[in-house]
Amino acid sequence: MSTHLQDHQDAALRALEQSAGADGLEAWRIEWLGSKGRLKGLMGDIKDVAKEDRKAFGQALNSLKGALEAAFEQRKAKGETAPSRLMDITEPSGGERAGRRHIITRTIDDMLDVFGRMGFTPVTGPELEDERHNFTALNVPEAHPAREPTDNFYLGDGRMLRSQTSTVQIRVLDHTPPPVRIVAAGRVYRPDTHDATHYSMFHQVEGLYVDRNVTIVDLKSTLLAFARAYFGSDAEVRMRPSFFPFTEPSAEVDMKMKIKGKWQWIELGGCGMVDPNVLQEVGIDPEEWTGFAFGLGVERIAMRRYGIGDIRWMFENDERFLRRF
Ligand code: FA5
Repeated sequence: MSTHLQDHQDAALRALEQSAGADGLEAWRIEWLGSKGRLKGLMGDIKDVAKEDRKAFGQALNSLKGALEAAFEQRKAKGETAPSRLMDITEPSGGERAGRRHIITRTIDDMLDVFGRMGFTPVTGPELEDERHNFTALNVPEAHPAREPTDNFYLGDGRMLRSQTSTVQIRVLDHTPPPVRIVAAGRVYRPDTHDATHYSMFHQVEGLYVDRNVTIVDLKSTLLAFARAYFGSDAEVRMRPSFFPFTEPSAEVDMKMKIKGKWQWIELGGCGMVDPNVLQEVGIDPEEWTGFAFGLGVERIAMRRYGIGDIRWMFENDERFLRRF
């Protein structure tokens, strides 16, 4: 293309880039591609071109036309309301909005803070696990229904996404001689159908205390102290008999709290005394040491504390929801 036509193309594309809104785009089209537009004018110039150069000039004009039409279509496809690159610097700004922690992060931080004040050291464990840490060392038999492929995310190579933070009990006890007092927060994964209270990825806070003479009274008073520190001094805790392969006895933890002015019992997690088989598996003598463990659902706790009606809202990243907190 001659430099002369190239200059026209550059000018046209610059003008297109700066055109604002649907009106600006249409004005550009009329100016450059319209029946009386600049491209038509350039086509008229062909009569002034030497005979032997006319063919090349015609081809160059065609390629200019093609380039301008393609740029126009592309810009139109982006939406006529696409903001112009030109901005009005005299417009008042919307003000700066500071970022903040997600409500789940905040809940975990607050929970770790309360347990930290009770002497629990925060630790972490991997989300990608093996069956020993997720099941076997936790005394879950080979044929236990909790191991079903329909209830877990197996990778097919012996690894899996952990289904509970109880894996961290084994990670710690494998390498740390008692006394041990840890708390572990993190994501867990289960192929549960999403509804108002279930999600396939959620968070748990796991607690573990192994020492001499630890009893179920220590477990209950720890959970009660947590409930009162986190939900308020009139919160109450109740333990309902249940079953987990890694604790004996086992219980579901309910907390009594005021919701919309009414007292209600809400299930928050599981707990129990560490099963002697688990201690033996990690080389700790169950005759000398005893312990308790608990696992609490973070989303359920956040929902209760902040009056969130649906767990899914916490994962949708809708700014209107996030800004509520
Ligand atoms: C457990 O995961 C045990 N590991 C807890 C435990 C730890 C027991 C230590 C004994 C000793 P469970 O499957 O009940 O237990 O889950 C614990 C909590 O996680 C539930 O009470 C609930 O608050 C939360 N939870 C379970 N499934 C979901 C889900 N799909 N979505 C959101 N929260 C869930």
